[in-house]
Amino acid sequence: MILLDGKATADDIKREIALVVDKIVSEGGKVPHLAAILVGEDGASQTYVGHKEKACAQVGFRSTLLRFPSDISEEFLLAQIDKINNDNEIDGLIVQLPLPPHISEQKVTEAIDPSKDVDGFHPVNVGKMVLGLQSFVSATPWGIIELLKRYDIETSGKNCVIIGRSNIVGRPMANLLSQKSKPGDCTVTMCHSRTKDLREHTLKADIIVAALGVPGFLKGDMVKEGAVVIDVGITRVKADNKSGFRLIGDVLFDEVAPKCSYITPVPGGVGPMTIISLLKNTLIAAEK
Ligand code: L34
Repeated sequence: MILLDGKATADDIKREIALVVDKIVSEGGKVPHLAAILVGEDGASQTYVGHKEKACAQVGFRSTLLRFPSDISEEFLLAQIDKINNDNEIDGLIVQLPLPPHISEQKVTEAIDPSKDVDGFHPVNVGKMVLGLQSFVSATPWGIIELLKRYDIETSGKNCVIIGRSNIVGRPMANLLSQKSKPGDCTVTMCHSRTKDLREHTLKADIIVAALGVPGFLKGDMVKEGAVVIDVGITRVKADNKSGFRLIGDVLFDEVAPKCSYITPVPGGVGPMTIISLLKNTLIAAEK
């Protein structure tokens, strides 16, 4: 069993991006600039956005964090997005999800200028991605593709089961892995909460992407010998330690790992790759 080390891979890619930034600076170019909007006080969101800010600093990007209380109006938030859309100093913009229930995530997503949508959530970018055209690809699926690529994992002709059909992970992941590309060329099955006999599907899978957000969902008896398992889940579960919680993936690691050829850990797997994808997209946005 080989651990797919997202943290180490992300660090490699950070060094690559930092070299590109050095070159931009030495040629008198403009440093890529990411703006992030964080609404409310959700602990996990604060951590993730904090990691994004830190990663920007590590590669030499500029970043601006706009923090607002959870009771701001949708109108106010849309006005802030409009301002950033029109700010030539800023190359990329993300609005960290989830948003408070009174704000429409769809409206917010669609308000972001597609050319600054480094999350790749705007319908224009999603549409282009589905057609296999150049676009910003949403961060988690892109990060997983990059991880498969860097570990040289064969995907062509493989049976791939995706568990979860979210717009930001499951759906784009299914799409990318089924495309004529490398990594890609998989036979993809998308499973979800209404799937009958899920285990029948997962037992046939050469590659499983678990992205449903149910801690410890994928058990040892659901995975065939030699499978590649990617764990996207990252749930905070109460624990008796300093932080008061532990991070638990969607995969019951101790049972599943011994059967795998490759598996991602949680933390240190998909999470750091998500952050890197955002940096990569911001670099592309700045180069345009
Ligand atoms: N707009 N909202 C927008 N864009 C995104 O790309 C996200 N996502 C998801 C939630 N909402 C979003 C993230 O940033 C999930 N996500 C994310 C980002 C980073 C990490 C996990 C999820 C991460 O850094 N994970 C670390 C551990 C983090 C911790 O200590 O809590 C890891 O090693 O997995």
